[in-house]
Amino acid sequence: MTPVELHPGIGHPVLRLWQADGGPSPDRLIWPLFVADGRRVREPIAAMPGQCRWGVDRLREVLDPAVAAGLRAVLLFGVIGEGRDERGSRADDPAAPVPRALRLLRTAYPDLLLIADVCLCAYTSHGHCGILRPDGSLDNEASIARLAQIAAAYAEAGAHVVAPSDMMDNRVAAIRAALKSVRRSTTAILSYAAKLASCLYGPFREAARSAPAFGDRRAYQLPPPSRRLALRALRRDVDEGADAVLVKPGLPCLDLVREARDAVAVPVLAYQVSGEYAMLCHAAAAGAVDLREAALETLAAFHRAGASAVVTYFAPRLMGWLAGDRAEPRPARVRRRARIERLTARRRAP
Ligand code: PB1
Repeated sequence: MTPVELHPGIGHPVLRLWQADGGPSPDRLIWPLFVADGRRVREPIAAMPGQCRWGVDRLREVLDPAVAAGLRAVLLFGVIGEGRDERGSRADDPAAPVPRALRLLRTAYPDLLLIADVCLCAYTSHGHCGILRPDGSLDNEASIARLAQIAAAYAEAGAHVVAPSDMMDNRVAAIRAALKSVRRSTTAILSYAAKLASCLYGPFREAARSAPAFGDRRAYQLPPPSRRLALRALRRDVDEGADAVLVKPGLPCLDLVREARDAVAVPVLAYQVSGEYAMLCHAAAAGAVDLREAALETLAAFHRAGASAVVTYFAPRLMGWLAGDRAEPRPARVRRRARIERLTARRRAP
């Protein structure tokens, strides 16, 4: 049993807030950001309307208004142009996007919670989340040693939280030990503990250029029907020293959010993944739903299930919507339906 340390989980005001119950609030939103190689990069992501890959030198352009509106936390994902190899060497290259972004944002926004995703898939030539043996199978021990190195490098670059999304066995204990070895034991670990294999990660893989070159991730992401396996993973990661845990995908796993909430004594976060985000965006564009209402409704569902905070690509827009701003102009079809519903309700009123 790993010695239990509480300080990492309360080392930042946002982390302390996560320890308490709460509903939809700007304080409990985490915005995933794609940070890319290159200068003056702003690349819209076709599969994720409204989201972009950002160069480090343009992060202030996108974060100044969001932080001014109340954004409290970001989750950084690196996107590299070249330099992929078998070990994901560029992940912790000091000149790589995430270490550079951490150094910049730690100074630019002293109160913003900086969460760095820790994984290899965006940096390996094979696109898997770990290191492979020559026969193509996963080498778990080599993988967790490499992931621990990356997590320690991100902590040294300024991450308040490291978030291993790889799903290797016992990487949390390895990361906890690595953080101690570089005297960063107050860096928190947000483990993607209950992460199911899902068809809903496709837009992310396009954004991060992180699709596996062969096969899939079912050998290390949890099988969707595995409720009890997810609970075993949650309990194991907390025992190994996770300060908070993530459940993903989000809406398809509300049951797991609730079970996780009842099973472990650390904050449970929900991740509204890229496919969920894209579905709502495209449904709204087709006039099937009102985007603001759908985003607010799903956010409320995550909190009702027991999430202390929510990772969502809607974060910057939810800042305004939670403050009462109306969404972008609604498609005519949605406006027409709302008008009919109002007229019908009026006629039926006693
Ligand atoms: O928004 C998303 O779809 C999240 C995808 C997620 C990021 N943590 C992973 C899913 C995947 O590509 O298998 C990336 C894994 N490191």
